[in-house]
Amino acid sequence: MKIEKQNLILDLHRIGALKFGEFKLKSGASSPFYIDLRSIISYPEIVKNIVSLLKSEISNCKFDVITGIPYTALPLAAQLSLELNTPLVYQRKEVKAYGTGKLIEGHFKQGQTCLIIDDLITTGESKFEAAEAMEQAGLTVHDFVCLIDRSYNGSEVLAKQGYQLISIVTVADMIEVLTTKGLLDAQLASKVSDFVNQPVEKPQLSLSQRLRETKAPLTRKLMETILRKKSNLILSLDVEDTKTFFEILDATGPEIFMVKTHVDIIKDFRGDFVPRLKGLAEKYDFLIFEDRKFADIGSTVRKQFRSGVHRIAEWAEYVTVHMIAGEAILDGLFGDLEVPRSGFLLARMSAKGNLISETYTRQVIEIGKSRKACVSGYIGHGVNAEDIKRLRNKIPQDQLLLMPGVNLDSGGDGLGQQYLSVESAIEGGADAIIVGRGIIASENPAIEAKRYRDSGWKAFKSRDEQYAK
Ligand code: 5BU
Repeated sequence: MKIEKQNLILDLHRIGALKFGEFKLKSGASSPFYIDLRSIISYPEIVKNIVSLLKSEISNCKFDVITGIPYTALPLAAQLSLELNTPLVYQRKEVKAYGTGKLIEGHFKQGQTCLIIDDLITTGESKFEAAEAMEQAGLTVHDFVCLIDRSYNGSEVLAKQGYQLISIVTVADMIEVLTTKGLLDAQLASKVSDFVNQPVEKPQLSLSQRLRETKAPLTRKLMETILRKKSNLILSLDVEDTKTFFEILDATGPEIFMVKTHVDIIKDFRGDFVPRLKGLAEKYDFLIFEDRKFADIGSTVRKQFRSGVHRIAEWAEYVTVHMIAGEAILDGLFGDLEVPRSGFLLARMSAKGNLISETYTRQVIEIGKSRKACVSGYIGHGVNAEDIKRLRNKIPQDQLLLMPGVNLDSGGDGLGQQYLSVESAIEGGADAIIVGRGIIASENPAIEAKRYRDSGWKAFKSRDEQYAK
């Protein structure tokens, strides 16, 4: 190891940026070490060493501008920019409500390449958020440089999405230098090494194992119905008249564990719609899910949910909710209700060009995690199984991931819908597939529903068997 790297490790240890012992992480897990590089800016000699290390490590990278992820890496990127005479840009933490409202500050040309500097890599998630912001502004990202790699497989995770990770020092380097100098004892060193060599992904559990850990009654009900019915197929019954609606539902009822409605599409909705729907739900043992996508302030959604022509709260146990208006929407919808109801939050959408960002997705899941009593899970999508896995890893095991935009035969609908295969959806970690036109636009919905149910269940069973091991 280069002497400059050894010095960096010793310096970081000296100023208390690397600590060993027992620390509680944001996730609740406990860690035998803690790294906090925020104070390095107060040590110009250390910064100089870092900048010279960064300079030599990136000698093979090609880029037109540099950025650092705020806050810690931004001053480092600024120093490097001066050193290399390369322009600096940076991402605002919040978009200004006045002025230009720009997300990226600095001048650059569309299509230019941006090198991203960060202090640490743990899971890689914040790197994706940074890359996405740069890419949305028209920059291209190939390379990330991190001062310390404390991840299990960060470079692999980034490589799967086409990014290269260069790290200056790893946890193994730190252990080597500090134990050699007598600054870390062997027992603690092996604890630290075991800790980083554990996959960040929580051990995946089968659905029956997850059911045991799930407390929220309506989430349990979903899991129990899937297991009892041996189906993870949700039929999206987007038809416009009641006759067709009930004909298809009667024919496909045996194959599905839940029906998803857009009740406002139905032209001839009358008082007998709800009793008929509930009757079939009971006959075939499926649940009812209204895809209303509530998105307004709490007081308005409360009325939309409980009142109006459709009185959704009376018959739909599950509904979809956008979080754009903030967490209070959940109180508006589910507070003071006489009957238990639960929501699925929109974490990602399948529509091409939709405006949901990685940051938004993370924030939605953070809210949903803290409201498990009324949030059974999320609606998500992804470009492939790997991408869905990244999403699934953010979702707790006692909540579900439902996936629309699934089709066995088509890639899209010409109106922006982007379809995934059943296998990719399930392999990535979707717990249920939502299928509409793949079934309802076919000549024989009953046969198609069986085909989707069988392929969904086969993929689900083989994933569950793997997880249960
Ligand atoms: P399709 O006919 O299988 O394309 O229908 C998909 C259904 O799922 C349809 O009711 C959409 O409103 C719904 N949907 C979706 O397709 N993509 C999304 O991201 C979300 C919902 Br959220």
